Amino acid sequence: PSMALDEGAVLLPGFVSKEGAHLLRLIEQVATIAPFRQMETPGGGLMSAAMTGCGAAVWVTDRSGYRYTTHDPRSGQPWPALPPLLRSLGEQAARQAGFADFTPNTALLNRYGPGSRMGLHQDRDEGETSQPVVSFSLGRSAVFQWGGARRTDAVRSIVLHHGDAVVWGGPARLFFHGIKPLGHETHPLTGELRYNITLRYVARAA
Ligand code: MD5
Ligand code: FE
Repeated sequence: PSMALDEGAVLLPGFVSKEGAHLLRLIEQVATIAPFRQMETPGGGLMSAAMTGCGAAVWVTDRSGYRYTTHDPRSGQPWPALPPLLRSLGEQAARQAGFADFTPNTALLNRYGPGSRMGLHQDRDEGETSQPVVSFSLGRSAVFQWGGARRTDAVRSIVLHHGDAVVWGGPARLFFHGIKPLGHETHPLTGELRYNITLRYVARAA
C-alpha cells in the first residue's frame, strides 16, 4: 500500500516494519564504529538530534558549515560501509514510489530523544537532486512536517510510525521539512528513542 503525500512524495506505511528489529541492529553496528554525536552548527549551536551514518559519504556539520565527508571527522576513519540490506530496501521503496533509477550510496542516521527536533530545512548538500531521498522511521513515532519549495509555504503534518517509509523525489525533493519536538511516549524496541534512516545518492563529498 502507498499513499501520495504530494507530487513526488509517497508514504509507504509499514514498508520496513518486518525488518525493523534487523535495521535497529544494523544501526547499532554502525554506531559501534561511528558513534552517534550531536554535531555543531555553523551558528555555534548543537543539532538537537544525534547523527552518524555509513556509506561513501556522510552529511556533517560543524562551525565551518554543512557538507558530506568520506571520513568520520571524529575518528579520521572512513565511514562504515553501507549495509547491503539498507541499499536494497532503499531501492525497493524508491521503485515502489515510481523512482526506478535510485542508486543510494549513503545512509544518514538520526536519533531523536524526548525534546529532540529538526527545524524546517531543505536537503540540498548532495550535489544531485535528480535522485530521491528515502526515509525509514524506527522506534517511537514523531510528527513530520513538510511545506513547499519556499520556506514561507504552508506546512502539513503527518505522524510517522515505526516501519514507515517515505520517498521524496521529483518536485518534492527540495521541499522544506522538519520534525516536531518529541514527547515522552515509548516504543517496545527503542524506549523513548526514534531513529530515522535516510538513503541518498551523494555526488559531491569533501
Ligand atoms: C527525519 N530527516 O525524520 C527527517 C526525515 C534529514 C531529515 O530531514 O535531513 O535527515 S527525512 C525527510 C525528507 C528528506 C528529503 C526531502 C524531504 C523530506 N522533503 O522534501 O520533504 O529525521
Ligand atoms: Fe532533511
